[in-house]
Amino acid sequence: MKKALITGITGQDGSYLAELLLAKGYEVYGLVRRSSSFNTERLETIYQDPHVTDYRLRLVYGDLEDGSSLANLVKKIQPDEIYNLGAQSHVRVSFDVPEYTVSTVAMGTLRLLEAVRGLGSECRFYQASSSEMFGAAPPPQNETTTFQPRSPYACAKVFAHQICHNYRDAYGLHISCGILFNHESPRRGIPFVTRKITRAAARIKHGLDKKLFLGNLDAKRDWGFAGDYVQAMWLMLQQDKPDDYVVATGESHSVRELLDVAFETLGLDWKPYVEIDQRYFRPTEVDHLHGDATKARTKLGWKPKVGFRELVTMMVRADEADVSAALSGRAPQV
Ligand code: NAP
Ligand code: F7E
Repeated sequence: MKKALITGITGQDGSYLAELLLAKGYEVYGLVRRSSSFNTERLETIYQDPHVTDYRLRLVYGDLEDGSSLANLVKKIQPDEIYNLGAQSHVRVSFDVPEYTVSTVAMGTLRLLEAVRGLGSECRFYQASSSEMFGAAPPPQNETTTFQPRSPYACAKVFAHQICHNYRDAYGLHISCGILFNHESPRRGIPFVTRKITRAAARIKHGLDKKLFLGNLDAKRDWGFAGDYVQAMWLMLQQDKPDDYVVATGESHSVRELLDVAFETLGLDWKPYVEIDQRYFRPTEVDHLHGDATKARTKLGWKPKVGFRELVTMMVRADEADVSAALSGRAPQV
């Protein structure tokens, strides 16, 4: 049985990846950081009681801020594959907490690589790189596009990406970097624009909210479905040679178009409800991300299954089900 260690298992991608690996028969170790409230909500459907004999989802305490916890876990688990998904991943927030963001994203990756170095190329490593690294570079962006990062988060991801290359070359490690464009789902964190919009549309429809405050409606993103994107992560680690891959749909849409589809799904016009609030603008914005995933398609055989409209509709429907459940006193969907 293969063993995988996932940092960031409690996040959106971590939960989908854990489901995928469990379905493939892996034993999955998930790094969970200590929090004063439960942060394992996204894992509820796959959680296993550690007292049963054959449980394969093992949650372990650790933190990307704490190199000793990473070293101890890697030594104890001896994973075949590591997926480094843990991060302070909100771009706007990275301007408010730049040091912490750089510490988890950049230094956290370095700490984990140091822990892994002793295992050699037997242990395969996935790094969650990001299309934010392209920043101001004109679209379409692919693996050869020069990075022009526009936030502390993006600068930290560039460092993490490049230190992964250095460790790959210097120590012969099997490290692959997935440069993933925005990917979303009903499990997306509420402060990201897709979920903020789909949730607000559902709440407005049911009379729970009256207004939705947003920032730059002209920004364009290449939005895909997280469930499709974790497949690409796994495929990267099944290749003989480590490499970098852009993962994207190849279509981009503005925040305005996202509003159109989300509100239309519920038979609403968004214009009377949306107000612009300067607090949601970034000091430096990334205007247009549009990925070219030709390499992932040809070398990994990967392609997205869920398109933009289907994704937004799926998210609105899930948020509407949550609102309806809350209003009727039933437990919400995970
Ligand atoms: P997410 O939902 O924000 O999840 C982030 C995860 O990192 C959570 O499990 C979080 O734990 C954990 N984490 C935060 N600080 C940590 C620390 N100090 N030590 C250990 N774990 C820590 O992010 P996501 O959307 O799943 O994204 C996964 C990864 O892909 C991230 O590295 C992100 O930067 C990158 N990425 C995301 C996208 C995207 O569009 N989603 C695109 C490109 C790259 P808590 O639950 O306790 O907060
Ligand atoms: O913003 C604009 C905002 O926060 C998308 C992370 O997963 O993807 C994500 O980063 C766009 C930006 O995602 C609001 O200015 C307008 O142009 O949903 P977002 P992001 O910044 O693209 C990348 C690939 C990652 O790696 C990151 O980890 O939407 N926007 N009004 C707004 N954004 C937010 N959050 N809130 C607003 O009110």
